[in-house]
Amino acid sequence: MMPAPNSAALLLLLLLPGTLTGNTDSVPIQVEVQNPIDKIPPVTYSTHVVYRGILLGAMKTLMASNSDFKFTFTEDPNYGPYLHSVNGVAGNKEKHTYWELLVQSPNGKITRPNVGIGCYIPNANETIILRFGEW
Ligand code: B12
Ligand SMILES: *[C@@H]1O[C@H](CO)[C@@H](O)[C@H](O)[C@H]1NC(C)=O
Repeated sequence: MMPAPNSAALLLLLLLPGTLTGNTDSVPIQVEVQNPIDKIPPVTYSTHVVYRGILLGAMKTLMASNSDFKFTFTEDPNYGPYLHSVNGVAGNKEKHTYWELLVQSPNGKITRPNVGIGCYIPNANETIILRFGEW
Protein backbone atom coordinates (compact mmCIF):
# COMPACT_ATOMS: atom_id res chain seq x y z
CA MET A 1 0.00 0.00 0.00
CA MET A 2 1.22 3.56 -0.76
CA PRO A 3 2.07 5.62 2.29
CA ALA A 4 -0.31 8.54 2.92
CA PRO A 5 1.14 11.77 1.44
CA ASN A 6 2.81 13.88 4.03
CA SER A 7 0.51 16.84 4.65
CA ALA A 8 3.41 19.18 5.42
CA ALA A 9 4.97 18.38 2.01
CA LEU A 10 1.63 19.01 0.27
CA LEU A 11 1.29 22.36 2.03
CA LEU A 12 4.82 23.29 0.93
CA LEU A 13 3.91 22.55 -2.72
CA LEU A 14 0.91 24.85 -2.44
CA LEU A 15 3.05 27.60 -0.94
CA LEU A 16 5.74 27.55 -3.61
CA PRO A 17 4.10 29.01 -6.71
CA GLY A 18 6.23 28.66 -9.78
CA THR A 19 8.82 26.36 -8.36
CA LEU A 20 7.43 22.85 -8.63
CA THR A 21 3.98 23.68 -9.90
CA GLY A 22 3.51 25.45 -13.24
CA ASN A 23 3.29 29.23 -13.04
CA THR A 24 1.12 30.99 -15.57
CA ASP A 25 1.35 34.41 -13.90
CA SER A 26 2.57 37.18 -16.14
CA VAL A 27 4.96 39.66 -14.59
CA PRO A 28 4.00 43.30 -15.27
CA ILE A 29 6.78 45.65 -16.34
CA GLN A 30 7.16 48.97 -18.08
CA VAL A 31 9.48 49.88 -20.93
CA GLU A 32 10.58 53.49 -21.20
CA VAL A 33 12.32 54.79 -24.30
CA GLN A 34 14.60 57.78 -23.71
CA ASN A 35 16.35 59.67 -26.46
CA PRO A 36 17.94 62.84 -25.09
CA ILE A 37 20.33 63.04 -28.08
CA ASP A 38 17.52 63.70 -30.58
CA LYS A 39 15.53 65.54 -27.88
CA ILE A 40 12.60 63.12 -28.21
CA PRO A 41 10.38 63.14 -25.08
CA PRO A 42 10.42 59.83 -23.15
CA VAL A 43 7.65 57.34 -23.95
CA THR A 44 6.56 54.65 -21.49
CA TYR A 45 4.83 51.40 -22.47
CA SER A 46 3.25 48.76 -20.24
CA THR A 47 3.93 45.14 -21.03
CA HIS A 48 4.60 41.85 -19.31
CA VAL A 49 6.97 38.96 -19.27
CA VAL A 50 6.35 35.31 -18.40
CA TYR A 51 7.55 34.04 -15.03
CA ARG A 52 11.39 34.21 -15.07
CA GLY A 53 11.28 35.16 -18.76
CA ILE A 54 13.92 37.25 -20.53
CA LEU A 55 13.57 40.93 -21.43
CA LEU A 56 13.86 40.16 -25.16
CA GLY A 57 10.61 38.15 -24.89
CA ALA A 58 8.81 41.04 -23.18
CA MET A 59 10.04 43.41 -25.91
CA LYS A 60 8.77 41.06 -28.63
CA THR A 61 5.40 40.82 -26.87
CA LEU A 62 5.25 44.62 -26.66
CA MET A 63 6.21 45.07 -30.31
CA ALA A 64 3.51 42.57 -31.38
CA SER A 65 0.80 44.34 -29.34
CA ASN A 66 1.78 48.00 -29.81
CA SER A 67 2.49 49.44 -33.25
CA ASP A 68 4.22 52.48 -31.67
CA PHE A 69 7.03 50.34 -30.27
CA LYS A 70 9.55 48.65 -32.49
CA PHE A 71 13.12 47.48 -32.16
CA THR A 72 15.77 45.50 -33.99
CA PHE A 73 18.70 43.52 -32.69
CA THR A 74 21.78 41.84 -34.06
CA GLU A 75 23.30 38.57 -32.90
CA ASP A 76 26.71 38.77 -31.26
CA PRO A 77 28.52 35.40 -31.43
CA ASN A 78 29.62 35.67 -27.80
CA TYR A 79 27.06 37.78 -25.97
CA GLY A 80 23.85 37.10 -27.88
CA PRO A 81 21.26 39.73 -28.87
CA TYR A 82 22.57 43.29 -29.17
CA LEU A 83 19.90 46.01 -29.22
CA HIS A 84 20.53 47.86 -32.46
CA SER A 85 17.55 50.21 -32.93
CA VAL A 86 14.49 51.40 -31.07
CA ASN A 87 11.56 53.17 -32.76
CA GLY A 88 13.60 53.67 -35.91
CA VAL A 89 16.68 55.16 -34.23
CA ALA A 90 19.82 53.02 -34.55
CA GLY A 91 23.09 53.03 -32.66
CA ASN A 92 26.05 53.99 -34.78
CA LYS A 93 29.68 52.90 -34.40
CA GLU A 94 31.10 56.01 -36.13
CA LYS A 95 28.99 58.39 -34.05
CA HIS A 96 29.66 56.33 -30.92
CA THR A 97 25.98 56.05 -30.10
CA TYR A 98 24.18 53.00 -28.65
CA TRP A 99 21.05 51.91 -26.83
CA GLU A 100 21.93 51.57 -23.19
CA LEU A 101 19.96 49.20 -20.98
CA LEU A 102 19.01 50.58 -17.55
CA VAL A 103 16.60 49.26 -14.94
CA GLN A 104 14.57 51.34 -12.50
CA SER A 105 13.18 49.35 -9.57
CA PRO A 106 9.82 50.29 -7.98
CA ASN A 107 11.73 52.23 -5.26
CA GLY A 108 13.19 54.49 -7.96
CA LYS A 109 16.75 53.20 -7.87
CA ILE A 110 18.34 52.97 -11.35
CA THR A 111 20.91 50.30 -12.12
CA ARG A 112 22.80 49.30 -15.27
CA PRO A 113 22.58 45.53 -15.81
CA ASN A 114 25.83 43.80 -16.70
CA VAL A 115 24.01 41.63 -19.25
CA GLY A 116 22.06 42.40 -22.43
CA ILE A 117 18.39 42.04 -23.43
CA GLY A 118 18.76 38.29 -24.06
CA CYS A 119 19.98 37.56 -20.53
CA TYR A 120 18.20 40.09 -18.35
CA ILE A 121 15.23 38.67 -16.40
CA PRO A 122 12.89 41.51 -15.38
CA ASN A 123 11.26 41.60 -11.96
CA ALA A 124 7.66 42.68 -11.34
CA ASN A 125 6.99 46.41 -11.66
CA GLU A 126 10.44 47.33 -12.90
CA THR A 127 10.80 50.03 -15.51
CA ILE A 128 13.20 48.93 -18.20
CA ILE A 129 14.86 52.05 -19.61
CA LEU A 130 16.19 51.95 -23.16
CA ARG A 131 18.32 55.06 -23.37
CA PHE A 132 19.96 56.32 -26.52
CA GLY A 133 23.38 57.51 -25.43
CA GLU A 134 27.00 58.01 -26.35
CA TRP A 135 30.05 56.03 -25.28
C1 B12 B 1 33.29 48.37 -25.52
C2 B12 B 1 32.12 47.66 -24.92
C3 B12 B 1 30.85 48.15 -25.22
C4 B12 B 1 30.61 49.26 -26.22
C5 B12 B 1 30.78 48.70 -27.65
C6 B12 B 1 31.19 49.83 -28.59
C7 B12 B 1 31.72 49.35 -29.93
N1 B12 B 1 30.85 49.12 -30.86
O1 B12 B 1 32.90 49.18 -30.06
C8 B12 B 1 29.18 49.74 -25.85
C9 B12 B 1 29.28 50.97 -24.95
C10 B12 B 1 28.27 50.05 -27.04
C11 B12 B 1 28.67 48.55 -25.03
C12 B12 B 1 27.33 48.42 -24.71
C13 B12 B 1 26.84 47.46 -23.85
N2 B12 B 1 27.55 46.51 -23.21
CO1 B12 B 1 29.42 46.23 -23.51
N3 B12 B 1 31.28 45.96 -23.49
C14 B12 B 1 32.30 46.53 -24.07
C15 B12 B 1 33.64 45.92 -23.62
C16 B12 B 1 34.25 46.85 -22.54
C17 B12 B 1 34.66 45.66 -24.72
C18 B12 B 1 34.11 44.98 -26.01
C19 B12 B 1 35.17 44.99 -27.10
O2 B12 B 1 35.42 46.03 -27.71
N4 B12 B 1 35.82 43.83 -27.33
C20 B12 B 1 36.88 43.74 -28.32
C21 B12 B 1 36.32 43.51 -29.76
C22 B12 B 1 37.46 43.38 -30.80
O3 B12 B 1 35.59 42.25 -29.77
P1 B12 B 1 34.11 42.22 -30.39
O4 B12 B 1 33.55 40.85 -30.16
O5 B12 B 1 34.06 42.74 -31.75
O6 B12 B 1 33.33 43.25 -29.43
C23 B12 B 1 32.00 43.59 -29.69
C24 B12 B 1 31.05 43.03 -28.64
O7 B12 B 1 31.69 43.02 -27.38
C25 B12 B 1 29.91 44.03 -28.72
N5 B12 B 1 29.29 44.27 -27.43
C26 B12 B 1 29.71 45.09 -26.48
N6 B12 B 1 28.93 45.05 -25.41
C27 B12 B 1 27.95 44.16 -25.70
C28 B12 B 1 26.88 43.74 -24.93
C29 B12 B 1 26.01 42.80 -25.45
C30 B12 B 1 24.87 42.32 -24.60
C31 B12 B 1 26.20 42.30 -26.77
C32 B12 B 1 25.25 41.32 -27.36
C33 B12 B 1 27.30 42.74 -27.53
C34 B12 B 1 28.17 43.66 -26.98
O8 B12 B 1 30.46 45.27 -29.18
C35 B12 B 1 31.84 45.08 -29.51
C36 B12 B 1 32.16 45.88 -30.75
O9 B12 B 1 31.30 45.50 -31.83
C37 B12 B 1 33.12 44.58 -23.01
C38 B12 B 1 33.95 44.01 -21.84
C39 B12 B 1 35.27 43.42 -22.30
N7 B12 B 1 36.33 43.87 -21.72
O10 B12 B 1 35.26 42.59 -23.20
C40 B12 B 1 31.70 44.94 -22.54
C41 B12 B 1 30.63 43.86 -22.46
C42 B12 B 1 30.72 42.95 -23.67
N8 B12 B 1 29.38 44.64 -22.50
C43 B12 B 1 28.49 44.21 -21.71
C44 B12 B 1 27.21 44.80 -21.52
C45 B12 B 1 26.35 44.20 -20.44
C46 B12 B 1 26.78 45.87 -22.31
C47 B12 B 1 25.38 46.54 -22.25
C48 B12 B 1 24.22 45.55 -22.20
C49 B12 B 1 25.39 47.50 -21.02
C50 B12 B 1 24.05 48.16 -20.73
N9 B12 B 1 23.47 47.85 -19.56
O11 B12 B 1 23.56 48.94 -21.53
C51 B12 B 1 25.39 47.39 -23.55
C52 B12 B 1 24.69 46.79 -24.78
C53 B12 B 1 23.24 47.23 -24.87
C54 B12 B 1 22.65 46.86 -26.21
N10 B12 B 1 22.48 47.87 -27.06
O12 B12 B 1 22.33 45.71 -26.46
C55 B12 B 1 28.93 42.95 -21.00
C56 B12 B 1 28.28 41.71 -21.66
C57 B12 B 1 27.99 40.62 -20.65
C58 B12 B 1 26.88 39.73 -21.10
N11 B12 B 1 27.07 38.42 -20.93
O13 B12 B 1 25.84 40.17 -21.55
C59 B12 B 1 30.47 43.07 -21.10
C60 B12 B 1 31.19 41.70 -21.08
C61 B12 B 1 30.96 43.92 -19.90
C62 B12 B 1 30.42 43.46 -18.55
N12 B12 B 1 29.65 44.29 -17.91
O14 B12 B 1 30.69 42.41 -18.05
N13 B12 B 1 29.65 47.74 -24.64
C1 LIG C 1 3.29 45.33 -8.62
O1 LIG C 1 2.29 46.32 -8.74
C2 LIG C 1 0.98 45.81 -8.56
C3 LIG C 1 -0.01 46.92 -8.90
O2 LIG C 1 0.38 48.11 -8.29
C4 LIG C 1 0.85 45.26 -7.13
O3 LIG C 1 -0.44 44.72 -6.94
C5 LIG C 1 1.90 44.18 -6.89
O4 LIG C 1 1.86 43.76 -5.53
C6 LIG C 1 3.29 44.69 -7.24
N1 LIG C 1 4.25 43.60 -7.14
C7 LIG C 1 5.49 43.73 -6.70
C8 LIG C 1 6.31 42.49 -6.63
O5 LIG C 1 5.95 44.82 -6.38
